Amino acid sequence: MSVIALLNLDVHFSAALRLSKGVAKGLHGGDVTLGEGALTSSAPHLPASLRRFIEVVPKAELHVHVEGALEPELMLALAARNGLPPPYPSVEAARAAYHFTDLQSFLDLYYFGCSVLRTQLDFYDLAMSYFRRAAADRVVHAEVFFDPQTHLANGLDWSVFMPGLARAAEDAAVELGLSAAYIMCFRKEMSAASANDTLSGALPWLGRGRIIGVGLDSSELGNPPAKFAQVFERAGRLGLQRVAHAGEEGPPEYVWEALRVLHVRRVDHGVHSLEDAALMAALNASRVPLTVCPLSNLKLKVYEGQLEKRLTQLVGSGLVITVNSDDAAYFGGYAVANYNYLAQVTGMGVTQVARLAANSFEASFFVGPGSGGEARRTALLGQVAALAARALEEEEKQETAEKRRWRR
Ligand code: ES4
Ligand code: ZN
Repeated sequence: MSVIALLNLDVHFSAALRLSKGVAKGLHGGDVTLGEGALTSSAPHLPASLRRFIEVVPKAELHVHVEGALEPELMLALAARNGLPPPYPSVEAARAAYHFTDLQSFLDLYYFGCSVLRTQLDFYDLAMSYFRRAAADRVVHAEVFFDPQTHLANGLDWSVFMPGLARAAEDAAVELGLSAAYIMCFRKEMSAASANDTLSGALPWLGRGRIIGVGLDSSELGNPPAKFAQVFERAGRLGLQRVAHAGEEGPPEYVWEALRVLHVRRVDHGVHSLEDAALMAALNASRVPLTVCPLSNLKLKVYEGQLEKRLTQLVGSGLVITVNSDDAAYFGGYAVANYNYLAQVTGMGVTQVARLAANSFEASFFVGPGSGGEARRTALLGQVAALAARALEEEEKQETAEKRRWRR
């Protein structure tokens, strides 16, 4: 069967997943169980050919908060540049503080870190450092979240953060071949009126700021999506794409609400959908993607003790699952590290990784200036299929060579 046929057949996909999991067990001796700290970006538990494929296959990043890409080195440098007291005594002290018990314990440090962002250049440097790091992981398209309310609350105006972010997206295309756009998130613990005011503030920037959509992020429990029904309806009328974080810590009901009340085109995280068979069936039928963030789920202790089983279920579910890095500077890795971790805990092989990379382009919006549109989507899907075919051929050659050696 051709790789393209494999990529299009989810029945085959699930069967192949089970198969390759068996192989992974045989190869590496037992289930791979990774706790926090056992992670390395070099992923020593993965076959070298799979590691190489993960590194070179083109990917889209659809769930990354630009503020969450603020590495401690840059955080301290920006504090110094802006004459602010350093938020941590050292880079090491910052990293040592990044131990979270749940979403809120992370958000507290994430918003604290944002306080060093003061100027247009700060936002440019932040976004550019993310794009450079992403491009090194062969991310070729990114639809990036940012939190306007956080920066407005810090006393900054749209004319500070938006030009910096927009210029970085333009430069990423030229310097790195990475197409990028922004999705502004409303903070769920803030009021619907504040979200509506924020959308009004964005109006002058919709045409020139590379903003393609709206999302919902921050504290989930107690803040169901329906709270934002009106502002999402308005965003829809403005022609903006709609997405929302739902089912990260919250129940499947919040995912239902995001679909039925907010009419989202993608669900961010959505891992708790697994607890509702009817919801899984609805997501499967509608092809609404879940942007899953494996290292985020690990570090924020979502599904603690069951995460590996849950991620394996998601990858084998037939849903449009994508792999994303969420807040890479806080959770220990960018795109490749997230694919590596997922491959280690699920035992998936080249065909499954190719399916996830293809999903990332299928789930991308590819709208707005510089996106490349449908032509870019088609071209990138073609590249994934061609690379997967070559990687599978290589694997087959190696297996044949190995068998010959055994026969001698
Ligand atoms: C976030 Cl991991 C996560 N969840 C919800 N909101 C967020 N904002 C930044 N990271
Ligand atoms: Zn997120």
